[in-house]
Amino acid sequence: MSVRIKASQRRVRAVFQPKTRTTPTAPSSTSPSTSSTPPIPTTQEKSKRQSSKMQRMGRTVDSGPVSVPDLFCQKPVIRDALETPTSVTQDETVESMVPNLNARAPRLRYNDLGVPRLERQKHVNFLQKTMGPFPSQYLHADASRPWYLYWSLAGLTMLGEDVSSYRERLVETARAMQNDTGGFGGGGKQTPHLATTYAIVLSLALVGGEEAYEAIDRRAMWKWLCALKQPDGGFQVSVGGEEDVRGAYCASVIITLLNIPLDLTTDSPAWTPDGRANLLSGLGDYVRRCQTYEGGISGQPNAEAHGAYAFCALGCLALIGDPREVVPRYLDIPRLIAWLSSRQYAPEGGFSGRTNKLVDGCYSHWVGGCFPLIEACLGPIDDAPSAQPRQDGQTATTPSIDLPAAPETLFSREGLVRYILGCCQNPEKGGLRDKPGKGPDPYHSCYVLAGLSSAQHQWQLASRGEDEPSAAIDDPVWLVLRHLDDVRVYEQEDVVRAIHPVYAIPHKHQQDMRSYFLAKEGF
Ligand code: FPP
Ligand code: K
Ligand code: ZN
Repeated sequence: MSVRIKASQRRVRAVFQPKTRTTPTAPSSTSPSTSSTPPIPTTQEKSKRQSSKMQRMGRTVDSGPVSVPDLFCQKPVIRDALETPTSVTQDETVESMVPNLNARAPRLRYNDLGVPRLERQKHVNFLQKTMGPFPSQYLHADASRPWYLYWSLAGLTMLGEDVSSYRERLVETARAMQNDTGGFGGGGKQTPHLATTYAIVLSLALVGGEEAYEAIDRRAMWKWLCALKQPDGGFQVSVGGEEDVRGAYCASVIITLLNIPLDLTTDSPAWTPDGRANLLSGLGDYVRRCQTYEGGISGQPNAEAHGAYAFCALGCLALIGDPREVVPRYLDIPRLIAWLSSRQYAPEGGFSGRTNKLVDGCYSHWVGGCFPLIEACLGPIDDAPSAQPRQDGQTATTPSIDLPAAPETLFSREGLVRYILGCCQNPEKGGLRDKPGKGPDPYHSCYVLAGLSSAQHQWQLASRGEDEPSAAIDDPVWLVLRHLDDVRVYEQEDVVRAIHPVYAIPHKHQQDMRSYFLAKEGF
């Protein structure tokens, strides 16, 4: 594995040099940024400053009409001549998005670079409603109630809301979902599952506080995880259920957040008489077997690569040791990057989940969220000056540490931001969505916002100081850096909170829960 991003390579790669088209006027323009924090120029300031640079890049910027680079609003120039049902659907999808990408969608408030504003308050209103009772047509989703809680709480948190007021209700709900033999099910008396347990544990971390943490029966959780651990290294998602890379990721998150002991119970399917196997044994090799001939990751060995599983694989590996060593040890990174990069389409700017499929807002996280992880793994391995991780989880207005140069980025942040803000916002009732024409829902709201956070920030890894608490796994610290991109197309007020690239919740919430359990003796 020899891919390394050179810190000096800061130029945007000239993959495609578009002509610029100037659209008539935007439906409405933005008000200038009111931010008093100087480091981040507003779009207007930036557009003036960058106009000559952008002209060199094939983009013209003028203060009047909105200009969107052809790359992000015109059908691709190079096309496969073979027409198939897939190519027809793809063309129709792009066609339906053109007004949104080209600053012509009604009811969105576009800035001068043809990017809509984040309708923050509308999304907050939408997600607050989804924390209330659901109408009867949601009955089929009963077993996913923990997921709905996590999506709404995480979405609200990324939008800047304090969700600690939900603590009491959440604790009561979570207690009813917990099983005596460990783990959380979708509801009372439902079989515990790693996915619903993951969602509840993260929700409890989001509302925070001792009462929330103490709602978890960690001893039962440990025994249940031992029952799910398989001799080949992976995890079943429920006792006797399927084994897949979701299980590997969810288990790693639960083990590290709750500081679960790694020892196996003697009745675990993975227990060995020499007593050497533990909860993490063989996990990296299990993930390795999920990388496919395409370079992407499948749910189980020998299946089709899908973006959701790429995130799970990277997330799992990033938690079982220092990601800078573990990720390249188990995955072919150049081939994975090639596959992930192929998921980002133009002109849409968003990501698809798999080969020959359509872009969808949720892959802004499942695929988009892989890039910060890989970028951090490929960043300078020698530690940055001893720096404190940001504690507040708020979006940084200044970088936590002053790096000589940010590593070059591996995806088009501008494209992703254009897709998210232009195509994924429901402009009427709020909430975020798969694509124009689809309704908003908590799942897409959460993962579209997580993707926006990935596009707006950059992370770097630094080793833990001697005196910093560390668990059985010697993990490094994730530092949030403000990404000072060459092409900034959104305003300061459109920035969402930084999240931890693996746990997908703000650093502070993850750190508080982890420190609480690290400080505990025994269960
Ligand atoms: C295909 O759906 C989707 C999958 C094969 C995997 C979906 C899994 C997740 C989104 C999350 C898993 C992660 C955890 C942590 C539980 P599709 O055929 O409807 O969509 P597509 O056409 O975009 O592939
Ligand atoms: K989909
Ligand atoms: Zn989706």
